[in-house]
Amino acid sequence: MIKVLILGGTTEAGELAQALAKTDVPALYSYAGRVKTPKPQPIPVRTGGFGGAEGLGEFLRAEGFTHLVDATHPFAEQMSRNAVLASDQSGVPLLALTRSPWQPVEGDRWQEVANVEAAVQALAGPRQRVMLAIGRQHLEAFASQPQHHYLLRLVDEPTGALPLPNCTVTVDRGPFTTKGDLALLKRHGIERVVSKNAGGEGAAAKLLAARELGLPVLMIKRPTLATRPEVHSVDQVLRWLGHEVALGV
Ligand code: 3Y8
Ligand code: NAP
Repeated sequence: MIKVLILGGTTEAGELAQALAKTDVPALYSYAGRVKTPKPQPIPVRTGGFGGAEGLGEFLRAEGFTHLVDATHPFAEQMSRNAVLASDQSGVPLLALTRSPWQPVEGDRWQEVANVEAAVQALAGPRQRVMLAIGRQHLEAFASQPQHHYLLRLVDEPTGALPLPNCTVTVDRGPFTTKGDLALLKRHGIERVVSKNAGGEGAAAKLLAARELGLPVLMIKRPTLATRPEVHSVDQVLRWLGHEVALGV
């Protein structure tokens, strides 16, 4: 009997959990524990790190998982690297469920940068009103460009002091809407948006809103992840599972 571990935290991971909840395939949804109240899932959930690749490999073996689906975010670099290592070590097959990167279209004013550090450097220059829509984990890097007024969008109320002297916080979790992000950008007089190239629908609203307002976007390219089999749809994951089930693996 197969048993699936989903490394979650994205819209697609939630869609896979919904699909598996309709089958008799035992599955467990894993959150890192990054936010206070993660979204409930229709299958059992576990929260917290595994203790590196070794910990994950051990967890897969000890709990008798037969399949590992990495449905984490394209920027969850370390988790995806650990999933490849743990799969190799444990022999449990791995499949990544991910989404294609966004591509700029007519009317987009993107400046693509390699990573967060390059985005910080690109912000050198006179004071602007900048929306940082990249979450909480990399905010301190922007302290070296304190001249700007930053609009920060965070999932949870910040606990400690923020590393930016001149900022406004909006606490909200996606998926976001174009209407909502248009209103947000206008309300705060935003002149520039900083975004990760997450792909998918959940975070695209700010790009559509920026396009409509003709605002420049600093687009942070995805990290190059370890090589692994990748699919872009829940159906392809179900086929991967069904196929192996059909073979009675
Ligand atoms: C904890 C679990 C679902 C999943 C929803 C997606 C869409 C909405 C858009 C912006 C961009 C950002 C951020 C974002 C989005 C979805 C998805 C996505 C971006 C939750 C969630 C967890 C996290 C972790 C959180 C990070 C942060 C990143 C905010 C749940 C809500 C900026 C990424 O405070 C922190 O420490 C937050 C950390 C990692 C990036 C960062 O570096 O700060 N996501 N986000 C997961 C865990 O514990 O394992 O409650 O659902 C999930 C979602 N966030 O099922 O509907 O699929 O991408 N998440 C980015 O894309 O740039 C916000 O503001 O415009
Ligand atoms: P990361 O930097 O790649 O991972 C750091 C460590 O966090 C991992 O080594 C692992 O700890 C733990 N971890 C990460 N994801 C986990 C999961 N789903 N289940 C159990 N442990 C997990 O990860 P991240 O970028 O902080 O992302 C954390 C979570 O937020 C993931 O679920 C991801 O899908 C979600 N998310 C991230 C982003 C983003 O921009 N990075 C955006 C949206 C959603 P151990 O080494 O101890 O096992």
